[in-house]
Amino acid sequence: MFPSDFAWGASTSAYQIEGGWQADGKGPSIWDTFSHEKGRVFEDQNGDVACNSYELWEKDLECIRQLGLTHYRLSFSWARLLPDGTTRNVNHKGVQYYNRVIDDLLACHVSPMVTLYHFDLPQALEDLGGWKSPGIATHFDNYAKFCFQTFGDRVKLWLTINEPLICAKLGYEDGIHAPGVKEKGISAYQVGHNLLRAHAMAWHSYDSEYRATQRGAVSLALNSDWLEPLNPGSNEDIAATERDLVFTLGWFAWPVFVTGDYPEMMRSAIEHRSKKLGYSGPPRLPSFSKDDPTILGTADFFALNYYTSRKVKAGGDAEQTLCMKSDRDAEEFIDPSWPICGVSWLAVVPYGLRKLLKYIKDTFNDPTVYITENGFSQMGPLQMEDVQRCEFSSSTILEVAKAMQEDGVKVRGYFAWSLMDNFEWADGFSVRFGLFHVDFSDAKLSRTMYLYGQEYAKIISKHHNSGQTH
Ligand code: GBH
Repeated sequence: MFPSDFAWGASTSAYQIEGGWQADGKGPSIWDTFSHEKGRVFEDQNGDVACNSYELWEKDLECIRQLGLTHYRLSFSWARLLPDGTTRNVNHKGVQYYNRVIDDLLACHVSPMVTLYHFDLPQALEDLGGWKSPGIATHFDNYAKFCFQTFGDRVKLWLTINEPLICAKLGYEDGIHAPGVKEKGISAYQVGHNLLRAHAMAWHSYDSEYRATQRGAVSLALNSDWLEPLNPGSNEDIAATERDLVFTLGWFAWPVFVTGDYPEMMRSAIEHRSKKLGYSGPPRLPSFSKDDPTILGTADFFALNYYTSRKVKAGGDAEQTLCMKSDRDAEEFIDPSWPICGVSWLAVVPYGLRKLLKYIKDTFNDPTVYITENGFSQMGPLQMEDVQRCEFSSSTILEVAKAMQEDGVKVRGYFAWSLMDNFEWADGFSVRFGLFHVDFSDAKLSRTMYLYGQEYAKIISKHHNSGQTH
């Protein structure tokens, strides 16, 4: 069903697992600041220790080996490598840590996929204006070049930014992620713009300075739900669904894969709302200028994070204030027949992944695709024999196979979120996405495989020919 060189992975991110928030010269990040504020995170929990992967990396490696993964996706903590965010000051202990992780993975024939930025901006750069300031793109580019230079001899799969949509929307529109800003209808567009500029600069740096010698591939991870009209017979609902897709996946995928600029539908919808609400400031959706890096073509593959699906109908334009929801004029619903897995937003819709993959193939020029995250959670009482998550993951993986075989989508890998239970952002440790359970009440933070992990390991060993090199 899957080719023997298919990438079977699991994903994590630095702030969610590492702990060691002040260890060996690491600088603070916006998530350190945010989680230390009262009322931001479930029960005021934080990632100060998390899974303590900074000290317990060998334990993680054991988990990776037990699963039989061919790939492991991790992120670098920018402030662990560059405490003030700039290359003026390199933390060699941080370099040593990631060198060790990478070398250990390779020694076990596991290929690392590295995300440079997964929500944790160095606080020192936030203090200079963070993602709202255009200069951030140059800082990111310098950091990226530092990483290519230092680790690119061994890391061949790079993701610049994880989920620009979530960075922008949850960080600057809803304010439920760091830095906790709620400047509705304004800042998220500006931040999204700088995230894209930063990504593109880093891709161009790789392309011109490192590709020839290092021969790796660089992309950015885009998350998207599958969306379909609430009433498939309603033209209004069909149009709302199209708008919603354009405002979420299209916002970033269109510039990178199709035109080099934002979807026209998005720009006109925003302008229309600005007029209607009498907004007279500078255009809320910025334009790329001739001084900006070319955005088109800055991805060597399509990296998709998929979790769930929604039904969509028109709605939101009754809002009398500026906000992204009123711009996109679409409302999302969970179909009551879809099972919820753990956290309330996670309606499980395996066929949604197949449809989304087909949509990506048709819309974004048939790219090669890595599914860089997909997962299922539990909440409340611990369940080690979690048969439901097993079923959900195997039926989702089956849909991936169908997308490849029947729709001809060039899927090259699947990464489960997550290797182990970890700090689930605003939900703290209350939501568990792991293939391994982590006992946060035990000082040793012991890792134990869930049934879900065992099932995933079986799927991998069934499809992966261990005689092949990865
Ligand atoms: C991923 O985002 C993240 O990359 C990863 O770090 C995280 O641990 C994982 O999801 C699991 O959540 O209903 O307002 O609370 C996936 C995109 C964005 C989907 C936030 C859920 C919930 C918004 N996620 N969204 S809300």
